[in-house]
Amino acid sequence: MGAILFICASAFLVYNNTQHLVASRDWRDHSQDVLNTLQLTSQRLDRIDLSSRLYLMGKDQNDLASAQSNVIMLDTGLTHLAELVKDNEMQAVRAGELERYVSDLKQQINDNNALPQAFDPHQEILKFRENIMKMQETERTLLSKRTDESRQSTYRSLLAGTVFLVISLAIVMILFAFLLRDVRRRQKTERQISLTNAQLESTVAVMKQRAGESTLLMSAREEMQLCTSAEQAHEATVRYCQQLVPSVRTALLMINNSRQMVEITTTSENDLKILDGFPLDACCGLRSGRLRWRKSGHSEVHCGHFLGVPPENYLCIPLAAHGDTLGVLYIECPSLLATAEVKSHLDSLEELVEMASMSIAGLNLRSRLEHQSIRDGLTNLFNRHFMEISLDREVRRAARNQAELAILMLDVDHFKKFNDSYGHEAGDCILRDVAEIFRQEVRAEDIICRYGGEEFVIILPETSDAEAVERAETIRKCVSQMRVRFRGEALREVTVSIGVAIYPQAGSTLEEMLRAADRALYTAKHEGRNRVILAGTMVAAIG
Ligand code: GH3
Ligand code: MG
Ligand code: MG
Repeated sequence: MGAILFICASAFLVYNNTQHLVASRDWRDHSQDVLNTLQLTSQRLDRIDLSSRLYLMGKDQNDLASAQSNVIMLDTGLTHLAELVKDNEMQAVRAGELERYVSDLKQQINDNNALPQAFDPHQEILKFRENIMKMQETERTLLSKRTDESRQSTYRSLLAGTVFLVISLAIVMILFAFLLRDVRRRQKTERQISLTNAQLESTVAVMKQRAGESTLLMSAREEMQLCTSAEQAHEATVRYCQQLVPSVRTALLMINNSRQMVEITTTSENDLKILDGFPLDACCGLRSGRLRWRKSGHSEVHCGHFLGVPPENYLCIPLAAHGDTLGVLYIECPSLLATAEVKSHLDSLEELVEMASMSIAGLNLRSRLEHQSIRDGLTNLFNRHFMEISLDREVRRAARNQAELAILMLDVDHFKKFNDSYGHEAGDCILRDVAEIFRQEVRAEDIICRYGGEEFVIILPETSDAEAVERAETIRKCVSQMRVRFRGEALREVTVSIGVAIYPQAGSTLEEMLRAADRALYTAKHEGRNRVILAGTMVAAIG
């Protein structure tokens, strides 16, 4: 605004100066004009003087006419002069006098067609000359003064123009500097805005990723809660790990029951080059008990659980719950992009592993408790309590379906003698081997239980008496052919006696069935052992 005001004021000043300059030049020209007119007047006077003298000497009418015409032109010239000098009072008075002289002169020359004898042109013209010289002198003074003024005006104008130009240039430069500064500031602001926008976009992207991850983790938590076995939880862990970071290859490696080895439980790909069974200290992650990256250039030491050449970049996250290490989640990064993705999802991966650890530990504990409550610790067969529940259920089902149901009651013959001869531990070993033969010789749907001591019950649903006796015979034979070795020593032949009871012939309730089978077993013992007896009949002898 100040700059605009300055430019306006300067422009006004320059305009004023120019006006002055023009005016002073006009005045100078005006003086010049006056001087020229005076010069002309003087020349005309000379001509009048000359013509008059010639006429007076020779009376030539042409000379008179020349004098007369010059007087007329002189009159006209003086009128013009009076017009020119009317701005100057003194000069106007002198011009007026000249006009009066010319009027007298005109009268003397024009009134007669001859000049009076007394007419002295020199005298007449002298009056003019004096006045003209005064006027010329005055006008020359004026001309010199006006020339000075004009020169000064020119200088002033030039100076004002130069100053105006310099100041204007300075202002333009200052304005340009301001403009440049503004442009730079705007560019900086724009850069900052675009940077802020980029940061905002990346924050939004991170938040979106977090939201996606938390949804995924939520569904992982729900699914882990639905798992009924550790195997399901293993699969869910690998599946959700792959969903979190699809570009990686994953394996869940769990410490086995002996706690001596780590075994592969689930993998995302079949061609992972990982040893199925390796000692705990082969994995750096398990050894340190912490998440461990193997990255070329950063952490060079490789784990020892690979088949062949280990990959370049991988991650081992140990699974631990309630102070117990369960295994390790192995994540292989086949590319740098996959490594970057794993890094950006590391928190969620750790959360997933923590969740999986808790879930697997819970499921392991549940399975152990369940096992302990329904299994016999020595033989791993179902216990008597479970047998009673199962038999009751099977009897009801058989009644409902009008189907047959067989139970075998088995007792190891002269077992006490084994204990007495080889020791209690050898007796335990025999019981475990006998149980294994039972497992091998029955169907998956059959239920094998340790009834107590060296007595066992096998429930065979939907089995006829002939089939049951045949199955019992097979078992008996297999047991008698079994060779038990204990601490390098071959033990005596083991035999079993088996009582068979069939629903509904032998009884219609659990107690009746067991009683019938027990009676048949008692009969088998009584008859000489190592035999099968069907409740109510003797069906087999020593094999
Ligand atoms: P029988 O042919 O008449 O059945 O004779 P037996 O010796 O097998 O029968 P008895 O009932 O006299 O002896 C059973 C023995 O089984 C007694 C007990 O010490 C032994 N026993 C019971 N439970 C276990 C066990 O868990 N381990 C071992 N080693 N022995 C057991
Ligand atoms: Mg017994
Ligand atoms: Mg016995």
